[in-house]
Amino acid sequence: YIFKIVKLCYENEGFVSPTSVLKGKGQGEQPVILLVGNDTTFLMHMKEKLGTMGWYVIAVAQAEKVVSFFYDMRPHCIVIHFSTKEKHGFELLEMLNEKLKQQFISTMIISDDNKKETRLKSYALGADDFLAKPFDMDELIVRIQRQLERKKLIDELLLLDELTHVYNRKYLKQVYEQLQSDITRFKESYCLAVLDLDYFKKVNDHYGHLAGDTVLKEFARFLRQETRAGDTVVRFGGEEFLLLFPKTNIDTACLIIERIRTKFSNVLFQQGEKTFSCTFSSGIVEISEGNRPLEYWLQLADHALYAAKQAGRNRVQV
Ligand code: GH3
Ligand code: MG
Ligand code: MG
Ligand code: MG
Repeated sequence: YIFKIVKLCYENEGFVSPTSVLKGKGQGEQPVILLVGNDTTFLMHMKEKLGTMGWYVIAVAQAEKVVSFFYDMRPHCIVIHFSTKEKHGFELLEMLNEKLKQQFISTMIISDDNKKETRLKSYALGADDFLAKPFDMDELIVRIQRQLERKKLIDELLLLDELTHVYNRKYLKQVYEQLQSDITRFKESYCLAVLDLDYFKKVNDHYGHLAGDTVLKEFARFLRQETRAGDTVVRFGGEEFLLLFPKTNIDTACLIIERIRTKFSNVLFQQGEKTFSCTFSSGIVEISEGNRPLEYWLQLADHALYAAKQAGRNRVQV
């Protein structure tokens, strides 16, 4: 690959790493657009124009960096520009196709030529839209807007929990299916943690269900904030959440959850004059083999959670 990384994540004066970008900008409501291409001048031009839409735009000119940016930034839309003399655009589409389909991330191809075979190949490889140069920047924006609306709708309909806006169990099932082959092929271990709020019934009873809902929303937000972009946060149901840590062993997972547990127990919620805090218990399991169904690991994690509850709550159990 001949691509070089352009000055991408510069914000104001300072460099912002992908992770810190996610912790601040680009997370939550703001759509994240990933621009990929080998013409850095053109990329920067697009980045500037798209940036005026209030989107968080990342431009990557180094082909081998695209995948990690993709995982770290969780883009809502990917715009790939390449000249058809080079194969990179098609290769990239092919490489990402499965992941993109799974997460309903739209891809838009910007091509130097408008040949029928280029258009058809782009669509065949999973592109959602195609624009040939020269094109009107306003048209690009409108088309991206349309893709973003579509993704938002699909996310809301299918994979996100309505109350907390973290993923739902349906999403977890999908992710796990993809993961299983990774675990077998690359012998990587993943960790799964179940987090269950302690005595949550009492929160509802004392402060009302609206306050309970607020705690759930805040807890979900807190979990997103305290985990890395590649980690998955799922509301499994009620006051129970799941965290999935890729490429993480059980010792590291324990440290992470323990840190989150301590920090969360110090968060204060306010309801009128009254303030209260909330804790959770957690059961953690290391997913060490890919040939077991998700339910198997969930059950193990649940056993650990039960032990944590039995031992007095507000603790982590392996
Ligand atoms: P434990 O420490 O054993 O987990 O006790 P708990 O009270 O948290 O557990 P229990 O399973 O008895 O109660 C869970 C409560 O969570 C009951 C239910 O009303 C509440 N809950 C579930 N979903 C929601 C929700 O969406 N909003 C609100 N406000 N409460 C919810
Ligand atoms: Mg319970
Ligand atoms: Mg509970
Ligand atoms: Mg529960």
